[in-house]
Amino acid sequence: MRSDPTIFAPNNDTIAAIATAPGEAGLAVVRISGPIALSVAESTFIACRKHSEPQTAYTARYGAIVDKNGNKIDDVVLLVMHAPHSYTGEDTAEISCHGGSTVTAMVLNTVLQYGIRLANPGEFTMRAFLNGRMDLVQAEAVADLIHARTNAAVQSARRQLDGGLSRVCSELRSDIVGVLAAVEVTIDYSDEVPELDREIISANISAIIDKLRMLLNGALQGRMVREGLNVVILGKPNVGKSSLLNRLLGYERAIVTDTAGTTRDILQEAANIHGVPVTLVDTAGLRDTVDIVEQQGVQRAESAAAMADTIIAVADAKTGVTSEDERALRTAQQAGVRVLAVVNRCDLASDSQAAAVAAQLEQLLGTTGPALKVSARTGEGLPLLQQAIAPRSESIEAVGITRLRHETACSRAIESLQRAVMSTNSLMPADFITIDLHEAVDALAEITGEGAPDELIHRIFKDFCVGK
Ligand SMILES: Nc1nc2c(ncn2[C@@H]2O[C@H](COP(=O)(O)OP(=O)(O)O)[C@@H](O)[C@H]2O)c(=O)[nH]1
Ligand SMILES: [Mg+2]
Repeated sequence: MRSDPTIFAPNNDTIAAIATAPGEAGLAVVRISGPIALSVAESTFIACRKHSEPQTAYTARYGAIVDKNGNKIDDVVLLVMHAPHSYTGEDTAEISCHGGSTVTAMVLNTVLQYGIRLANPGEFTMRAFLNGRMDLVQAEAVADLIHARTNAAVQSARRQLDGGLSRVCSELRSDIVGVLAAVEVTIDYSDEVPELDREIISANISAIIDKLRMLLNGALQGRMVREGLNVVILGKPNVGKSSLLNRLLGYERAIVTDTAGTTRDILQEAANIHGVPVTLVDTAGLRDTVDIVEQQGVQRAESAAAMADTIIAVADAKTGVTSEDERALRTAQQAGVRVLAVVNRCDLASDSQAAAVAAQLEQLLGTTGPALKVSARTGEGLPLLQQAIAPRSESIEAVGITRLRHETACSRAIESLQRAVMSTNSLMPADFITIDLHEAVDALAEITGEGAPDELIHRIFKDFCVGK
C-alpha cells in the first residue's frame, strides 16, 4: 500500500512484547511477530498432549512455556497465525499466560532468549501499516480506540478503523484524478481532442472543494470527541463555580458553602458531555487575598486557566459585575482560548436584572458571544451551557476528521483546488491546472499515508504503547 518503503528497513527481525496492560489480571498476552515467531514459540512451548503435526494456523494449543533449562514458567495457551493473515501481516504467535506482572515478564524474557528483540512502541501496528494491512488513518484509529473515553469516541475510532475516512479520501482522490485526466488529455493530444471545456472543469473542481469543506466542517467535533476538552471554571469567590461543576457532573463533587474562599485547590473531574470527554476543572475564586493558602489556590487557578481549551467565566446575577469580577476575569481574557460567559444564580434575580448583568459581563469579556443565563440551583440554562461546551452534533455520526493532521492535509487540498479553479477561469495554460490538481491528490494521499514522510509516520507510531 505504501509506495516508498525504502527508508524503512525490511522487517527481517522478529519482535515480542506484552500486549496487555501492566498489573494483575486473569490473563495476559505475549505477542511475537516476525519471520521466526513460530519457531521461537515452538522452542519455548511444550504442548500438554503429544501432537505429531506442527500447529496449524488459527489453532490454539494448551501447554506450558519452559525455559532453556526445561523449567516450567507458566501454563499457557498458544495461538499461531501465518503471514500474511495476521494483524502485522507476519507470522505471529500469541501466548496467553496468567496475568501477573512478574509471571508475564518471565514468559516474555523466556521468548526473548531466542534471538528476538523487544518491540518498540507501536511497532506491531507500524508493521501492519508497512505490510499494507491497514493505512495510516486506520493505524491512528487503533490508538484512538484504545484511548477512547466515551462511547462516541469509540464509535468514531471504530468508523475510521473500518475504513470510513479512508474511503472518503480515496473517493475524493479519484474525483480529482478524473478531472486531472480530462485536463491532461487536452495537453497530450491537443491535435485530436477538443479544447479544454474550462466551465465544466471549473464546476467539477468546485464540487470537490464543497465535499472537502463538508469534511472539514466536522473536524472540530471530531477532534473534540477524540482529544477531549479541558474546561476550567473561573470567577470571583461565591459566584457558584463549584455548584456549576457539581451540576455539570451530576453529583456533589465539590464542597459548596456560602463562605467566600471555600474552594482553595484545583478540583478536576471527568465528565461526558454529548460524547465529548470533558475534564472539568473547578478553581479557587480569583481575588487578591492575604490568606497564604488561598493565594496558592489563586495561583493554581491561574495556571489551570493557562492549560484550558475552554474557560467558563462566571458572574453572579445577584451582585452584578463589579471590580472584583474585573480582577477575576482578567485571567480568562488573557488566556487566549474560547471563553463562555455565564451569569449564574439567575433564580435570585429578575429577568431584566439578569439581562443587565449578562450585558455587563459581555462587555467586560469583550469579543465573547452572548452570556448564558443559568442557575446551578434550579438547573435552568444548564442544557444550553452543555451545548455551548460541546455541541450535540449530527456530525458525530458522520465519517469525520479527528486529527489536526487530517485537517491540515484537507485544507491544503482545498487551497490547491482553489488555485486550480483560478487557473482554469483565468485561461492559464492547462499545465498550471494540473500542477495544482496533483498537489491536491498528494495532500489527500498523505492522510492515508501513501507518500507520507517517514518522519511523520515515526511520530504517529511513537505515541503508541509497547505491545500495540
Ligand atoms: N440561589 C442560588 N444559589 C446558588 C447558585 N449557585 C450557587 N449558589 C449558592 O452560592 C453559594 C456559593 O456557591 P459555590 O458553588 O460554593 O461558589 P464558588 O465559591 O464560586 O465555588 C452557595 O451557598 C451556593 O449554594 C444558584 O444558581 N442559585
Ligand atoms: Mg468553590
